[in-house]
Amino acid sequence: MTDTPLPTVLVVAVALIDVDGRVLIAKRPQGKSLAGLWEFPGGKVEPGERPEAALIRELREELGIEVSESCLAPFVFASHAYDSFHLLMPLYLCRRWDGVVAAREHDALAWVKPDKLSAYPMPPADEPLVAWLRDLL
Ligand code: 523
Repeated sequence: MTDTPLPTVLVVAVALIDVDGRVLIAKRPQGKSLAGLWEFPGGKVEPGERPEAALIRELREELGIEVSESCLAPFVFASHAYDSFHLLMPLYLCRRWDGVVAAREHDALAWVKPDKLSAYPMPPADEPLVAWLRDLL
């Protein structure tokens, strides 16, 4: 018997970094997959959409902020095999945006120093990003 390969789903995420060097994480809402876990904000890239455009759209929808593409620095790729799909997720760094972040689709937001991020339970795809961020920032 051969295993059917999992479909790959491209998701983009961002580490928003404030002037104090804290990183924004967002609590996934009840009723969605991975509810209650703290993620780097982002979402699925639509067919035909560029990843950066998808991230700008998601940040507008989820957090109510405007980010310009020139402020998005690609960082690392996260990858994780969830039960029904393989997630491929570039993480971008962003230090400048317009507007004030608000939890429009999440249950809560938190600005956290990189060395304290490991106290927050995260989706498995996000967990390895914490060590990378801690070393970088
Ligand atoms: N992740 C993830 N980490 C992370 C994000 C933004 C997303 O592991 N930082 C996962 C969670 C979902 C999938 O990527 O399985 C798509 O995320 P999202 O937020 O676009 O999807 P949902 O929750 O709107 O859609 P469903 O999971 O399909 O309900």
